[in-house]
Amino acid sequence: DFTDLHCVGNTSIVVHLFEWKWTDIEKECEFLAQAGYCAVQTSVVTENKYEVTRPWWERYQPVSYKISTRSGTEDQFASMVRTCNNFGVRIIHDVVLNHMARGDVGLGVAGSFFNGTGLYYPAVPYNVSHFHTHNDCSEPSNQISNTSTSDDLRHCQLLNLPDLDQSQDYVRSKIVGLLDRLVDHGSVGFRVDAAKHIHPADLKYIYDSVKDVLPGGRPAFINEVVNTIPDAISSDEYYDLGLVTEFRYSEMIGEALTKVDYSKLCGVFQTLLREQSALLFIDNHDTQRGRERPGSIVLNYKTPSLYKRAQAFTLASGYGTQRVMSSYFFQDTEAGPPADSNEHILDVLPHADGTCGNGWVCEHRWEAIRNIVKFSNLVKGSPLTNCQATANTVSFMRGDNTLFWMTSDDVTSTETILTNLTDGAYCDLMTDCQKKYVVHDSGNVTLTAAEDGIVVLVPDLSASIESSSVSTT
Ligand code: LAG
Ligand code: CA
Repeated sequence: DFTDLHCVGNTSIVVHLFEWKWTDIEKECEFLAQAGYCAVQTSVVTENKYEVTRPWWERYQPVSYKISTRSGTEDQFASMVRTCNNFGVRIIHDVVLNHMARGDVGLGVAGSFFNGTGLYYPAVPYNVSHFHTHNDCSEPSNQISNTSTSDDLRHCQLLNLPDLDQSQDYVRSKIVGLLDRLVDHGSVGFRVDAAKHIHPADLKYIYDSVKDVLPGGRPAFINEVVNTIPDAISSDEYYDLGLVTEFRYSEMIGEALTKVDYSKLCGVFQTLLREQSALLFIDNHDTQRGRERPGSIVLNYKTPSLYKRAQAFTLASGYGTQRVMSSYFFQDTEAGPPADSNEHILDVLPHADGTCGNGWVCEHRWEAIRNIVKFSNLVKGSPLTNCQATANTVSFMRGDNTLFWMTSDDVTSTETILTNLTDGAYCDLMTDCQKKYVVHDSGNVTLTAAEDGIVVLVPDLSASIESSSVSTT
């Protein structure tokens, strides 16, 4: 089982702290523990090619397996993982196992020499014999295309990047060595970049070979398999390999909320990857920059009112495993993280009001999102039932005595719905239970949208002893 994130307590949600420094993640873990996040997904940990303009994507071009990047040194890395584990927050890493850096002779950000044209990476070391050649790929261009066969999707080059041959024992041992080293530091899992472009059988061999993680048990793997454009590969080929990214969900939720077509929302889960495998997210570092299917609608922090609703619906539903994106502000889709004139990444500087300074967005700190994280943990394991929707409202229950309700209205609007809630006193978790509601006449309740259009009813503990337990059946 490669799906277990080894979450502590009732937590389950992953937050992607994209391009954060290790020192900032280390500082953030106390907050993350209090807020109830399970784990952090970090940016790529291995040394990458240096690009003069310092785009974020330079980190997807590995030069060596040294743990040394713009995010920090190996010592800072080790300290981060240790501290976060001590707070009960798990660390998983983005790892690039499909390819190495492209380009002529150059240096990586930790000073390692490489020759991308000659397929020579002496710091690993890899040489030309460890890569797929044009003989392994039937595309005339040696590049992956929309119509590639499944073998070509795995043997040809992705974006001109030198493609490693993971069927070789030597390549496997280098990759396992890297993952074992990260596990030794205390990491519990990995987001495997471009997993779709690596044979599942090769990944199986690699994953099976990685050592057990410190909390005990197997590491978690998030397999990145883009599934929005049908092609020769199906996501279920990765079901035995851990969690699998569900990119279609991002588009469906983006579309339903943007077009105010809430009537689709109750049926959405039946169309997704199976629950024990699905990794759900509103956006990721690619899609928030419009780098996925052309014409798709993916939400990001730039439309906060829609974004909060999308996040709320997703986290409240509890379907599969959920990951929250935490970004930096950008205009230019190539631009790397906020940095000073020496190209050092700026500190995150969290503020008390749920925002952050120095160009960081910190979606995971927004009050609405934090409240929904609390709700998610409170009802973890409780089934989603009684989903009802109109064109612009949706509601469902989690377990017997909690209710999620959402409206597209930004102005105060009310709706009376019939629920399966026991009559009695409830309060809205989105307002820290300041706002009270009464369920009466066998399950009727009149809901009034708060600022973000979201109401989360839980039993009002201050009102009655009988309703004081939240059922988790
Ligand atoms: C991924 N998942 O499978 C990452 O989520 C995605 O961000 C990565 O692309 C991709 N796979 C390869 O790891 C990113 C950028 C690309 C960039 C690439 C390598 O989206 O734009 O390619 O990282 O740095 C860049 C240029 C390409 C060029 C390539 C090689 O944009 O035009 O062919 O570098 O020089
Ligand atoms: Ca490949």
